Amino acid sequence: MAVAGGACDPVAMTRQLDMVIVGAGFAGLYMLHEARTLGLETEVIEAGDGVGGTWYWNRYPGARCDTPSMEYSYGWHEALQQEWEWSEKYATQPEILAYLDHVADRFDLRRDITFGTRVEACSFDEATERWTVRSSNGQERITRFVVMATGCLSSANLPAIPGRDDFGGRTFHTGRWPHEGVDFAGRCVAVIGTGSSGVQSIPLIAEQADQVIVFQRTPSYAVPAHNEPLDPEQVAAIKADYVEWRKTARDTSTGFGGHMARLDRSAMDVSEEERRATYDARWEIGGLFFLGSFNDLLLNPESNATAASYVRARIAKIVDDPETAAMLSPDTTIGCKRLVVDTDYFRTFNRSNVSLVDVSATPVEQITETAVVVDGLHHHVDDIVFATGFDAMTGSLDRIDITGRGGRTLRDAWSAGPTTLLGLQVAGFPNLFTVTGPGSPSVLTNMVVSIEQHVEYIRDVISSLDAEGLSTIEATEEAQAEWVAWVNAVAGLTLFHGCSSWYLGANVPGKPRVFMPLPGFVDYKTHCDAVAAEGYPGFVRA
Ligand code: N01
Repeated sequence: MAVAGGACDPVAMTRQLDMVIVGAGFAGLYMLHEARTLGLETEVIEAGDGVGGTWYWNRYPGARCDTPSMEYSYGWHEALQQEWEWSEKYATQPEILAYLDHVADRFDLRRDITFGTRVEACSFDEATERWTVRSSNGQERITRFVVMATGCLSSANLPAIPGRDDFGGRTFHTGRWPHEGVDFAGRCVAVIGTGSSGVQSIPLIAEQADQVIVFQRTPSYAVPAHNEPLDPEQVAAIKADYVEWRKTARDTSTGFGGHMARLDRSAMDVSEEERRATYDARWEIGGLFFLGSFNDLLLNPESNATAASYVRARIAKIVDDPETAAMLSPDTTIGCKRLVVDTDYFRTFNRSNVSLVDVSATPVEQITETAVVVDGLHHHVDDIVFATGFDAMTGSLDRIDITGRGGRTLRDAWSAGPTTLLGLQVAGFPNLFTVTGPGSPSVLTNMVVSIEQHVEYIRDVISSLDAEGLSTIEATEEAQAEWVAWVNAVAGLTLFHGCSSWYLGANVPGKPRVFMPLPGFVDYKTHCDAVAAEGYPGFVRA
């Protein structure tokens, strides 16, 4: 049921479309590709001046993916996955961006993408069953479907520290890094935040800058990446079997297939020596697979404590000064905040030009024209790097005025926390889809795998509507309430609730504390497949 021509209405200059996709990252690009296979007249609207989404914006020193590059790439096109050559085990931001640029060119996607334009409002007209999408360039589109491919970690979180705007030096947020790069030579740099972005950037900033002062509110568990150039023989072996490899990924709880699987036994079922040997082996391999050392590290506090104390012991060995090592050692549940994958992070604190300020008990109280102030002490700096993360999963949607049935806004519908059915649709917002939305596995998985599953699901939903001559699909309130309860129940079985993480919205003042992602990719995917096979129970199709 494609709209003829995607034409502009000559009077109102309103473009008529079948689908508007918001965002041109991994999700938006694939969605556009699949929309074309359905013959849908589609426009992608992207705030950046290029494709890439999170990989367009996060250009800070050391930005790199923590998912192995052979897995963090599209699996939906055999020739693409055969022809693309990753150079390292973990790809850098520029290499991932080059990959997405290649994808955009290879499939001629740019002709349907409007860059440098932000979607400001989407509202649903119940009479016409169409969405009106308004963007920052003043244009309006009327469309049947809206796909929010806005990313889970794209809305920068800049803490409202008093005096922040009075600072006279340069300030940067890791998620909005200047494209021309930043020269820190001869500068004294404050870095606020020690999550993945801080941990990745601090070692490289320290190599350049005169002095680095790290302001740490919560220490991070980090395991080494052991990044290295990819072995051509290993790559050839993977490529020879890439289709199977990708299939395996979709049959796991995290969407990681080809690399190390989770060992299927409890940390408590082995001797201390065996446990240590297992952690040693995983530590030497490096990466997120450390949390797969045993099958219950995120379920059993006792098991978790063994992994946590193992990492603390490693930190104590790496960091020369015992007081600094103690400050860098988390005492929380390992993995309940996203585990960080590092290169030389802890070692960086052995450098004479790096110091650590603990702001857990006494927060950064003020920023003056020249200093970051903690506990009355003025730390004079030239630059401030905010590695303070994102308003995750809901932030980018919250910034758009989205109005559904009865004039109800999404902000209002989500005022007590996000509610969705399958993480894909919200009751009262027909034909609007959220790729890797809250209530789906998303950030607990290899993101590309979750994105592909959602895009293919949305494609198939639309295809089935058209095949049956239907025009809309929408979640019911009852099914949505059941789904939200289910997500909470599943998350409640895990240890994810044990700390103030962005998974819970705890990093943004005033944000409702709701565990947003759903643990367990394969079970989720199986459920989605069953929903489709059964004719979409829980959704109203009309
Ligand atoms: O953000 P974060 P991020 N005063 O929210 C601190 C993905 N990612 O950009 O923990 C002082 O994790 C805050 O402290 P606390 C990955 O999924 C992936 O680093 O809230 N400190 C925390 O230390 C990751 O999890 C990759 O107490 C303040 C830090 O800022 C997610 O993105 C690379 C503060 C924010 O850490 C987010 O990572 C980068 C304040 N007022 C990101 N406010 C890879 O693939 C906040 N903080 C490797």
